[in-house]
Amino acid sequence: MKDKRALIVIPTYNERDTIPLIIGKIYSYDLALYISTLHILVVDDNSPDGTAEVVKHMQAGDPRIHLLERAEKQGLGKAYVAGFGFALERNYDYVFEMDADLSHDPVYLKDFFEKIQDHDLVIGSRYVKGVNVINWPLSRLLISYFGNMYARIVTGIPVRDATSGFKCFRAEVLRAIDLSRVSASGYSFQIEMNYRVWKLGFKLCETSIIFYDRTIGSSKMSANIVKEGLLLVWKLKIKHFFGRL
Ligand SMILES: Nc1nc2c(ncn2[C@@H]2O[C@H](COP(=O)(O)OP(=O)(O)OP(=O)(O)O)[C@@H](O)[C@H]2O)c(=O)[nH]1
Ligand SMILES: [Mg+2]
Repeated sequence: MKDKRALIVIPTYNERDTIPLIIGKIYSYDLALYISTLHILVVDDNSPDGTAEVVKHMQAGDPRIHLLERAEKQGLGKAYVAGFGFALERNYDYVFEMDADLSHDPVYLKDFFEKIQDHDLVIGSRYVKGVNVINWPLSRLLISYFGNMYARIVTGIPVRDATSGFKCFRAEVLRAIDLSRVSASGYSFQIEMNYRVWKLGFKLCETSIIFYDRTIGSSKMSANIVKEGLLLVWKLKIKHFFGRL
């Protein structure tokens, strides 16, 4: 497994203060037991705060960092689909999703690598051992917790944290999905990807993580993102029923 190459895709919108911190944290772990190469791809949607400039600065002399610049803010889902395309073109073996805001602790990367050995998708889950969320307002936690319960009941997907954005795919899984059909853009992008992976018969599992609310920068969560999720699970179910997923 040592000859494997991994890419961590980090979408960013106004994360100039957090992006150097998360990259530094990722570098602080020795993962040579699992992979020969660990690269980072930042997918920035033309952040007005100059996130891309900060990344370009970090890129100087560091070939592990890649940057995909997009013209405008198009949501998390579109940014990830572009990042996955980058990963597949360059033949990485493992493709991670991770937020820039330090909510996802790279200390767990080794757990993902352990579990991806015999699974196709590993999801970092806040809800496998009770509720592992630090510093979220109760209202935010309730939306996430019950949103997940709703998604699980409607779709039947066997995952406790279907909206988590900390995950690791085997590249074969991303190749098997028609990424041009992935429609969701907010949190529900995560549900949609999990649903498609599960329906294709791949093996999913969860690994327990502690999730920390961001302390720097601002959240992009909105009422529209919640609404998109409420409708999406039904859309997915209906599309699947008619064989048009
Ligand atoms: N490229 C790109 N990145 C985005 C977009 N929206 C959010 N992101 C990034 O996606 C990651 C998750 O977004 P957050 O702002 O933390 O939103 P969230 O995690 O949904 O909300 P919180 O849980 O409140 O932090 C962060 O790294 C964001 O910068 C977008 O439209 N385009
Ligand atoms: Mg966040």
